[in-house]
Amino acid sequence: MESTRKKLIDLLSNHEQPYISGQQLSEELQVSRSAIWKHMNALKKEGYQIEGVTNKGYRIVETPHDLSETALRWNLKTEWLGQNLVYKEQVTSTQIVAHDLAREGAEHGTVVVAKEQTKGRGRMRRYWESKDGVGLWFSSILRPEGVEPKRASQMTLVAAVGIADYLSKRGIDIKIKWPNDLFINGKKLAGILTEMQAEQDAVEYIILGIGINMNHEKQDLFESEKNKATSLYIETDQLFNLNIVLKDLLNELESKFDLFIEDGFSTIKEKWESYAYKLGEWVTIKTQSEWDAKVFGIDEDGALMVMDQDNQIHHLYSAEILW
Ligand code: BTX
Repeated sequence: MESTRKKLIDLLSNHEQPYISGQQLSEELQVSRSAIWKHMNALKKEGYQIEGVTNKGYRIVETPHDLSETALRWNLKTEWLGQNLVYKEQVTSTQIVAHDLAREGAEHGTVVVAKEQTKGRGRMRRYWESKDGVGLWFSSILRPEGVEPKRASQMTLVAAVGIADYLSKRGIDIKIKWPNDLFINGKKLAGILTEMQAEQDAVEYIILGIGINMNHEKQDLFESEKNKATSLYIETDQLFNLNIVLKDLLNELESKFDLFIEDGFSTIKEKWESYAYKLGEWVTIKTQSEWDAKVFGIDEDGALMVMDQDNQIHHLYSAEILW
């Protein structure tokens, strides 16, 4: 990003000094008044609202709702997650870009975010619909020290709790459907895809992909998903500023990852269960046969625990569940 523009945003949004004069801007940035104008117009085009008051100067009143690289970088308060931010307008999949970067040695905490994915992917080669400009589609490169490969799948659950905490703090009734879907009112809002590169018994890196439907109207959803998927806009009737949500979410995820690395899985497990979809309810499990069981919780490995009709507890690492 152009550093003059970043400095301009910083100066315009300085809360100790709400307005800043054109003269002062040009002195601080050491560029002409007309250069300042050009930068300001470029910011307006990106969706910044800049207020100018005679005798006082200028200030930013609103940052853009649509994803924008400058708005994403400005005031990102994390320590390590997303400080190395790779922003793309359009990609096949942020997972693919992140894998390439990780192979080239990209640092722990690198985040790849795209406005649109043309081949967004879900688990088991399923697709993930990632329309331009209405959702958050991003992948984080994680190089957690001391996490063995078998604990890597817990990262999916950690991320799910991070997203759920973020949304529930904002009054949204969110549920986590094991292992990796976030649901509102019985419909899918978000999904998480965790992919790992490991050598023998050490994790080399994890690519943790998150897709959240944000500002979709009903017609923005795929025909096949219309009755099964939802967005925050559909559920709350509010349009969200994607830059603000992503930055806040990165904060929340960072603190959950730190908690997991420092304290292990138990605190996260408890939180996960507090959001569990259909906890205590009967579902049908499809293994070689179909059988009914009650959802009981998750174990220390992140496996789903269910209780069958004979009160036997089963730990499911992978299974098709008819919820
Ligand atoms: P999943 O396999 O649990 O879900 C995929 C299934 O969800 C699809 O088969 C389809 O039925 C349904 N689906 C597809 N798109 C959507 C959508 N936008 N909203 C709701 N339901 C949908 C979940 O996989 C993991 C998704 C991870 C997506 C992120 S986005 C950033 C990163 N890049 C990338 O390519 N994938 C991840």
